[in-house]
Amino acid sequence: MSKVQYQAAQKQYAALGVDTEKAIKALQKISISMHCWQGDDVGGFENAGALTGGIQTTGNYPGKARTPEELMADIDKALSLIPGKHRINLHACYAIFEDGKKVERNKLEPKHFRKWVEFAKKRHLGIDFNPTFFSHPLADGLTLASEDPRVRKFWIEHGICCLKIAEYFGKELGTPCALNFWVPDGLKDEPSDRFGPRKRLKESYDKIFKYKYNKKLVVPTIESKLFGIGAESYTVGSHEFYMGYALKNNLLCLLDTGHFHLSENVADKISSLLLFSGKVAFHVSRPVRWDSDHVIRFNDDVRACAHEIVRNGPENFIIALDYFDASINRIAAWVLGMRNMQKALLEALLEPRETLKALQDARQYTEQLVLQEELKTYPMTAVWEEFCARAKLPANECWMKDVLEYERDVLSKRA
Ligand code: RNT
Ligand code: ZN
Repeated sequence: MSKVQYQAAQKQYAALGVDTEKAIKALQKISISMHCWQGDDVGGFENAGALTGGIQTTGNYPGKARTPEELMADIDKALSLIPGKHRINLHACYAIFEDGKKVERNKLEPKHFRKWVEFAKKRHLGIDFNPTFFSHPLADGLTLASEDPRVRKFWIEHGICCLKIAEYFGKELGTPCALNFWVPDGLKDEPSDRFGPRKRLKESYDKIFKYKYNKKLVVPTIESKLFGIGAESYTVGSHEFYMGYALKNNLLCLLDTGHFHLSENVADKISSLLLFSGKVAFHVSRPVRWDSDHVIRFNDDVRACAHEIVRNGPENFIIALDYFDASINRIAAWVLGMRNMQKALLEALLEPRETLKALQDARQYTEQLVLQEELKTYPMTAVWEEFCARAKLPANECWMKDVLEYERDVLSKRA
């Protein structure tokens, strides 16, 4: 494709009142938080053993990162193929113990993330963060909602450590750190007491957020879920739990697109939440039959969310990705998902929003339907190509050549 095709597309969109230059500039400004855990199947650096918490990676594609150096190199490779400036999303279990002395999760300190800060500073990246309430001997089904006060105490302390580490990231990098809380707490079979664990979860969070974190540096978000493996019947932190907690305590809800019934429309939830809390956070994921965490595709679900994000002002959203496919090249998984999210946002940015809204309000539903459908085959690819060209990157599958070279030269050498 060429400049000529971009100019033709520009004209076609202009006829609808859409400015492609504005769309490109707007897309350049949207940062997506790329999750480090796709690089090593949610392993982390504690050598803790199995992944727990009712989540699972499947597959054993060769070449996963085994050390901080390898993970950082892989992140670099991925980011080099993604247009735009983004952020990285870390988990507490990715702490780096530089002196070799491992500390417990309730004793983690900013210094254990010094290397990540150094990494991010050099590349002008922001860092987002997550406490890790799984893959740990004290995370046996229940953490913050545990009936055992010692277990709760341990995880409350972990939560507070993470608020402090998030403050450190925000301060060092000059951009607020989104700190997302997700706990796996749930039960395999029908509970006799649904209220008790939820009350304990609430009280535990109250204790964590009693720590007066700097609101300019940290933006806490709380993530709900429907079920997990081994916790099929009851999840303590349900959507209602977190929606209630967030609204009452001035926190942000995080919607993981894999954490709802498969027939629910997650995009539809956004506008309601926005009305009452101003901002919404996302874990964009792809549930296939269950919360499978497949790499996101450019599909209707992702496109619908992107449309809502753009219609309501991208600055009102925290967009992070959350998936972990161990059956394919992990660098490609990152690049593809990030680029798919960007494509979905671009498509939304090219929507003649005011025209469509006016048609809805005038009840011209036929015209609205026709325009919505015709728009789907407008030449968005020419605009995407231009966006990528300005970032000096290929707009098509050519980037995979680079990934395969890296696989041959680097990944395949990892035993
Ligand atoms: C699990 C949640 C959670 C995790 C990450 C690793 O179902 O989606 O966000 O995927 O924190
Ligand atoms: Zn998630």
